[in-house]
Amino acid sequence: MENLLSILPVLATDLSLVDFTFWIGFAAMLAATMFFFSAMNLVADKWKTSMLVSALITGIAALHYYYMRNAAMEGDITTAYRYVDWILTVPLMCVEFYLILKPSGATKGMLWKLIGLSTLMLVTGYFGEAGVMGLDAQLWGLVSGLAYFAIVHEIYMGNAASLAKSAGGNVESAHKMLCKFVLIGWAIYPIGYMVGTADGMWYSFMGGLSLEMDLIYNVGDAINKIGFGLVVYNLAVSK
Ligand SMILES: *C/C=C(C)/C=C/C=C(C)/C=C/C1=C(C)CCCC1(C)C
Repeated sequence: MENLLSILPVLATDLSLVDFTFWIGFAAMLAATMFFFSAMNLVADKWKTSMLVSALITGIAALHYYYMRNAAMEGDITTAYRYVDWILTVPLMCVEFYLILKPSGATKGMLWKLIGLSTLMLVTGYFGEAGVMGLDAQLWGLVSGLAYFAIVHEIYMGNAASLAKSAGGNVESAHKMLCKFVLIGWAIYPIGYMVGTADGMWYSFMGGLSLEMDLIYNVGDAINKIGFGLVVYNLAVSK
């Protein structure tokens, strides 16, 4: 029985729940990457690039999860890996919006606007977590949050929304689904941030709940990165 348990790292006492989510996050991202890559052969030509981008998003995440898992198990900080991952994958998620709306007239301008806002959101978030310039995490978090709202505004009410409307059909419903991921799925991250950079104020705001930041980020990544890819896959195989 002892031996049996020791091959199940989850049950071994030195592997925390957070370590476990890094481990399973790595496996899930890797599996999703293989799935999205192989789906490239199943879909019509016009969707191949979108599927490739889906595979790149989970592939880049898999690589970073591999390193983050090791770092977490050594008791090291994962912040830098985390943000390098996001600074590559979040702009690729903007590319997904652009690619599905391109046939109905999406411009590079729209793409760069989304990429610019997400870069601002992530750089300021990193500054907050790294304690840059002695400014409060709350202040950096606020700037980051404003950039996040500007992204939500653009996809729900801006140019992207009207293009999706004019495309209609499956493209419009895929766009709406991606929007929901951004509005609800991405909202997981500021919660993780508040928990991670918590002082007394945020702890009481969270009702004294002390969840770990990495755990929340890992759940967010699995939902959003794999979810985005599945929405695109669904669109690509639909008639
Ligand atoms: C695959 C990774 C994704 C989709 C990461 C998304 C990250 C965010 C939406 C982060 C947002 C943040 C705020 C809105 C405020 C606090 C700082 C951040 C960077 C955690």
